[in-house]
Amino acid sequence: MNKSALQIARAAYQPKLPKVLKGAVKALDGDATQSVADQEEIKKLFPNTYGMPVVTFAEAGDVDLPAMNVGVILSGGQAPGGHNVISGLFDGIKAINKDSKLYGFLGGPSGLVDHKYVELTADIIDEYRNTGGFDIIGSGRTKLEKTEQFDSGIEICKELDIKALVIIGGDDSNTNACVLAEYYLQKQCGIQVIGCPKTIDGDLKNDMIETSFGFDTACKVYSEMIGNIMRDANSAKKYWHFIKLMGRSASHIALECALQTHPNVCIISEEVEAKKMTLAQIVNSIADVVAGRAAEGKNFGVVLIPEGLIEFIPEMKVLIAELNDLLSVTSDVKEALKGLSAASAAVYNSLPSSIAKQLTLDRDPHGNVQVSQIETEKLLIAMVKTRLAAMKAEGKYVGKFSGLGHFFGYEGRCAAPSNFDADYCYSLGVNAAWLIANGKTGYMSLIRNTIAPADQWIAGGVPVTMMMNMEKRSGEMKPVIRKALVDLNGAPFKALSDNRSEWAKETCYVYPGPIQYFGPSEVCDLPTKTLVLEQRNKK
Ligand code: FBP
Repeated sequence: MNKSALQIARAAYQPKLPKVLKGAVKALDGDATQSVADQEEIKKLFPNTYGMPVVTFAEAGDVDLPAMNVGVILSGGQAPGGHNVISGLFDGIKAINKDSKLYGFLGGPSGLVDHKYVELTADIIDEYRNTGGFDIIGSGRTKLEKTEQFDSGIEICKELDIKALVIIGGDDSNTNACVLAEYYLQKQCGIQVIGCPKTIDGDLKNDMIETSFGFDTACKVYSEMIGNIMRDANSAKKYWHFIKLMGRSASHIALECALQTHPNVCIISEEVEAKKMTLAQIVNSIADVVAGRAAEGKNFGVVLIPEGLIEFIPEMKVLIAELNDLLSVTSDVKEALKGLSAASAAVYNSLPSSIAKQLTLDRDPHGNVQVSQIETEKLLIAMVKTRLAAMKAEGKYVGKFSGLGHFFGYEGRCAAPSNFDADYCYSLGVNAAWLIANGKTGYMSLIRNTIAPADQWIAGGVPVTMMMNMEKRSGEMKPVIRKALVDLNGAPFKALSDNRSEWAKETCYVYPGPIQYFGPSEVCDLPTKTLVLEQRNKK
């Protein structure tokens, strides 16, 4: 493999671990738990894994444990740090017993079903330590939901003498990990299942999980790029940059990048929904900021747009929900469109044809509209331009508007993990090994107290059922881990709302620069502003 100078230096980085995970640990069980909502339904669906306690690890002294073979699966979109979860898991099971083996299932959950795997040896693992990407074994979005798939998993686990599976994924994949754990307990086949919280979107978090891995690095990469664009905007003084940021439904990435860079406008989808803002109102609010700056001779600026915005605009939300249901029973778009209500049909027909078409593209395997493929930034540029022309005609706008659209998403998903993600992910992996050794199943690997230095992090596990509620998916009510959207009463949103009128008017840009891997801790080990604001407020 050809390597850059940074890759070579970075390979030698030894991720920091919580003190407790530096040796053997034993599980201390807390009180019985219940799901965040819909307790009766979830209990009925998960009779074996419901109500289990939260687990905290404590030092165990010397222990003599048998070898254990483990299978690992990467599921869903890439997120920086996945390779470190795997290297932590590898080092963890080898520390437990040097004869343990790690198998990687190839191409995501389908590798388990189709029996495609590789044994991950020390040579392979060493090539991938502290690197971005999921290319060590590949990822995929196959949904594990059918008993035939689960049974096929049992076959290969028996063949390879696999004691446990570790599924590294987002809310949907971890939900499926729990369904699998429940099924394997019912079948008494002795295969444990552990999840790890992955997603750049930052929406897999709750009272227990402080952050999903990858969010830190992805936001830092996007913030660097936004800062560079801001400096260009402030130098050239002739463009308005509309930057759409990945993150699916949640606006955590847009919010974090706003806190890091201070844009002139940052739209938060959750606020749009709470205030029931129409598309026209969003456009008008941006146009007002453009006009306000133009009045002071500033015909430039930066607008951040969360990827999922379109789903939160009330009229669009109804339209998308109707399309989701209609397209779950037919793939014939023309046929599906006939089923729209009169109001949704009118909204659909009012959209530029390219955007309308993007709304009907294939859903992902979980039934979600693929928001990354909808060009909201272009839609907003076009509509703001039209609005400004009308304002000009009324004498309310004097200036020039030249909009440029960008979409940042894939640029950050495979970046080399920041120190935070490198340490957090490696810890999640080692921790998963100890959950397995302690006989746990249906748990997610849990590392807490993450704004403190790594040696003070708290390690343990949280039962997946504790994070579940019932939601409509592909037209049916299903148990799923509750997604965390931006909390409009939370400290990160408050930090934006307290400052945004100044950021709109003045030019307060901050230029974060590239992620630093070597150097002073106050530059290299900083967690996200979101994490600090949220956790500091909890204390
Ligand atoms: P996960 O939810 O699987 O972590 O994926 C995150 C994400 O990057 C979203 O931000 C984005 O909408 C989606 O994946 C894009 O999916 P794809 O990889 O299929 O293009």
